[in-house]
Amino acid sequence: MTLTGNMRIDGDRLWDSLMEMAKIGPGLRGGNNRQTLTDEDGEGRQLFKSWCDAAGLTMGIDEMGNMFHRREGTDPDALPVYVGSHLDTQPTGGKYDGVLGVLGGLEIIRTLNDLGIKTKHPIVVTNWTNEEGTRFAPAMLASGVFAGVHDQDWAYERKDAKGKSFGDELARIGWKGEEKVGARKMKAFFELHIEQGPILEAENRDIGVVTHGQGLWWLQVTLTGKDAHTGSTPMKMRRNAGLGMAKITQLVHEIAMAHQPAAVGAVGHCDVYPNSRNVIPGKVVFTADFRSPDQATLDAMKARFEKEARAIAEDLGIGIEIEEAGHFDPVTFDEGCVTAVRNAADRLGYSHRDIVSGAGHDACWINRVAPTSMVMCPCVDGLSHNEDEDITKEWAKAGADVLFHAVVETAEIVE
Ligand code: HGY
Ligand code: MN
Ligand code: MN
Repeated sequence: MTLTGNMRIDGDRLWDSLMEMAKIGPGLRGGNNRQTLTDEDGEGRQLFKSWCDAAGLTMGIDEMGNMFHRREGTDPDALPVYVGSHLDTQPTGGKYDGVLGVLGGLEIIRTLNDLGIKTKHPIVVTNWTNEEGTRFAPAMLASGVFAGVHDQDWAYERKDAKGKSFGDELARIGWKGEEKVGARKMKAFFELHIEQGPILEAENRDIGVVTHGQGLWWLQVTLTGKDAHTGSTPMKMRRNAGLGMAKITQLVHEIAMAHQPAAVGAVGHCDVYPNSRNVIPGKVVFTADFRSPDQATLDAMKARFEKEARAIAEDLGIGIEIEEAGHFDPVTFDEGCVTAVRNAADRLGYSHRDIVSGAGHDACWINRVAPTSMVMCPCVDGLSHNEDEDITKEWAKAGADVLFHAVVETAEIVE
């Protein structure tokens, strides 16, 4: 039996599952706040597991809480094809970032069961812990440990804003597994994700064939000045860490604008101490996020930032520390997997274009240990990491159809 264009997933069933999952960890404006290792994350994991159990899958969990749900192949020794993404969300996240990739993977299994199709290679649906990196930096933490990029003990010690550690919280929600992280070997890994950018919708394309991913630097800056009275302290006596943050935030923007069109930069996270209306901030902690698909540009932005941020701090008479809080180089995905995605879109009659991922994904790390590529679908106005994130049911279905064909073709239909 070979894959034909009429073999497609059930778009209504996928959409219903997305809406069901979206009820867990609701946001304030229709999106989600299901941050990693919270009770809501635990609830979402439980719902996903119940669906996988009902689809006849067997679950394994590793010591970083990564969830692996396996459908047997006819050759139990054949390397499995993995497919998945993440269930954790931003604090003001949307319903589809990450979730579409996990539930799109489950929909492949449900469809194979409906069609009675067997594959030579097993297929494993995956939920990677802490992709977002919003509660515990850096992003893609657990897939990074799996790929051998991060040390597991270091990952366990990552702290959230309340001083709670990743390892303690993983144990607390009861999702710390026994498997050694990274022991699993893959034939290939595929990830379906919303674009989180405006290109596919603007060009009226159904599918993004992801050939590359941008590289990223997260540079966490700590400025130390002196708390003092905002009223009675003469301007020339001030050591204003808040002013330093404002100037360095402007610097981040100027550096990114100097490298257009292939660079972005912003400060999204900032903590001001003591954060009182009539106290000059004595300390601020904030993170600069730089990205580019070009390695030289990425490195040049980092170098200029470190030089000029220090000059700003010196000029204001405040202390500065810069910590590398997250990093990955630009990614080139596997040609064979990219071709499988492109062929799938053609076979199914979906319009498509090659695209570079602006956001980071677990696939960016897994690409280091297995042939990997991604499928993207459009999102409304390119908006993501916002509760108004939105997609159409048709876009979700097209993306999952292409994912289905790419995964099943790679897993080799037997009958
Ligand atoms: O930051 C990112 O690109 C991803 O959303 N974690
Ligand atoms: Mn994501
Ligand atoms: Mn995200």
